[in-house]
Amino acid sequence: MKKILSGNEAIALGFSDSGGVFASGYPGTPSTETLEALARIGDVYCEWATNEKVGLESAIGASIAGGRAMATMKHVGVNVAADALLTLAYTGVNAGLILMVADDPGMHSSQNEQDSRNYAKFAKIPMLDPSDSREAYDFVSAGLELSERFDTPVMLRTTTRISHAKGVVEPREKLPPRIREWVKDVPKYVMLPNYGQARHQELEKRLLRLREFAETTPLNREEAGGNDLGILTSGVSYQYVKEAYPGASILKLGLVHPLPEKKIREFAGKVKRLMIVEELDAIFEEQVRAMGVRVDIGKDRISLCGEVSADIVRAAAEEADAAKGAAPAADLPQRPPTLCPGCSHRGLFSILGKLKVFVSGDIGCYTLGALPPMSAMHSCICMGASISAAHGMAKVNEIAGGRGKPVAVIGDSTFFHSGMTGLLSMAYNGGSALVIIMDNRTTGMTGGQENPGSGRVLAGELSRQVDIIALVKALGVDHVEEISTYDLKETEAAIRKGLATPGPYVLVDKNPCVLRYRVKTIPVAVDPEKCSGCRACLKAACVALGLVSSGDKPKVMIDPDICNGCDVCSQLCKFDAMYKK
Ligand SMILES: Cc1ncc(C[n+]2csc(CCOP(=O)(O)OP(=O)(O)O)c2C)c(N)n1
Repeated sequence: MKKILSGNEAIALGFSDSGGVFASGYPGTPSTETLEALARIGDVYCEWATNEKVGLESAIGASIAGGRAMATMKHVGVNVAADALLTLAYTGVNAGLILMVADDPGMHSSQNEQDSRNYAKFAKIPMLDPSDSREAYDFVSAGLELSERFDTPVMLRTTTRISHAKGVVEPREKLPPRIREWVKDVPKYVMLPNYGQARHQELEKRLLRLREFAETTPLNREEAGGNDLGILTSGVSYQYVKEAYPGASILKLGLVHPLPEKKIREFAGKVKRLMIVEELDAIFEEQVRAMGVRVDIGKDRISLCGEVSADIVRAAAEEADAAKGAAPAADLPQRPPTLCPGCSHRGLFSILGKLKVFVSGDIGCYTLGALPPMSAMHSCICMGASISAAHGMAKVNEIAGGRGKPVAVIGDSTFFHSGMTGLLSMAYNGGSALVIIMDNRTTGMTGGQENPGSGRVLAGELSRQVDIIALVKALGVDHVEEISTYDLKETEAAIRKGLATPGPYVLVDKNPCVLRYRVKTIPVAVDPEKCSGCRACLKAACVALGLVSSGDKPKVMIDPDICNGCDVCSQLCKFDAMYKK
């Protein structure tokens, strides 16, 4: 029976229907729903790993043991997993293994917009790039077969529009879980230099065989049209091309690495102008030019940044200027993200802003503390970087002298992902920073997934809940204290003490995420008689707060339907104008 599924749901169903046995991954927009959907389907073992490297390594183990396996992550997750990936390309697999990676052109919810196709080229492994949910479903089984046939991991790449848009999928007959024999094969799986050298030779030979395969596979197809314009494309860009030029000749690649050189030459030979439409990097274009094939329209007309659209394709072909940048849709108001009403991160940033300390931030909801009016985070690079960067800052400050202690702010999921090793390194190397762990018992930013601190696994069953305070102590930190950032006075005192004490100092806030755990308390109200209109409370940056005109100075009002009663704004009020009904 036909189903309407998002690309991520289609991949989950595709894995379940293709004899999938084990899946692991780490949340990250736009990939997250894949494992969540697989958990809902319920017939394949799947789990959240603590980070992408752990997820991929566990999938490698599952494949070696003979179970068809999948690892899921967002594009930046591949950086974390890359150490495993690049050598996995040498060892190859036993049962089929797919690395599903979701790119985010346009950075809807990411810190960069790197193009994962580079990784397929870098690791010298095949990559599939579906154009809709139907292909997302079909490419899972195609990928697993390719993986087993060529003894290679296969990357399945989506982008935000493919992962999140819904389309029709026609499920095939479901295969039972496929478990192959578990064999010991030292030269294949132990990458000591001499075995690795032989496997590298094998990898190069495999890539040549894959190049031959690329020429004939139906994953790459030509759609004949007029011979004036021929367009080489893949993934979501294919949809924009079809919309802009339904009658053009198209070479649509499903297998985007390695490229079918003969097919591309033949195609280019048939059309007057060859256009390449690809989002982000000039991966196809550089390779096609290196083949000595003329490219008439490519990255000279289509930006290396952001998403493509039908308008951009049209403008590029017509050589109009509009193609140069992926302009945001006109007339839409900007809606910057903001902390939820009642979020425990709000109180913390009110105090950090007041104390004017340098805050080395990390990736999570708390990154929003960098935005005005709080503006209380001063660096944020990648997941886990807050503590290690603060350590480097502290060492320089020690040498420079006369500077304060830096503060690192990190969430629970990010601490487990890659913050713990930074803290261990800081404690080991005699570092001196104040580290604040915002343990809201969930992976909030990506929609509230479980993690080792939440006490439940992906499928919802109870699990062992890690004790962060005991963990911090075990990493070598003597000073660790629990605080509640809803209490501004207590938080300020604890931060001041942590800043004044030499050595690593850790504060842990354990207030749960109000959205995930549906926390709602009595809303705060404003006494208009007492409100002076000074706006000190607006520093809390809460969407429940607004202004009402009153005489010559507007006064503050609180929307009781939105207010969560956290009381942070009332603690910022110097006129005692806020109260709970
Ligand atoms: C390497 C990498 N993997 C995944 C993500 C996606 N991501 C952004 S924030 C976040 C989790 C944040 O959770 P936590 O640290 O607990 O903070 P919270 O959002 O709950 O405050 C994740 C997984 C990412 N940005 N980078």
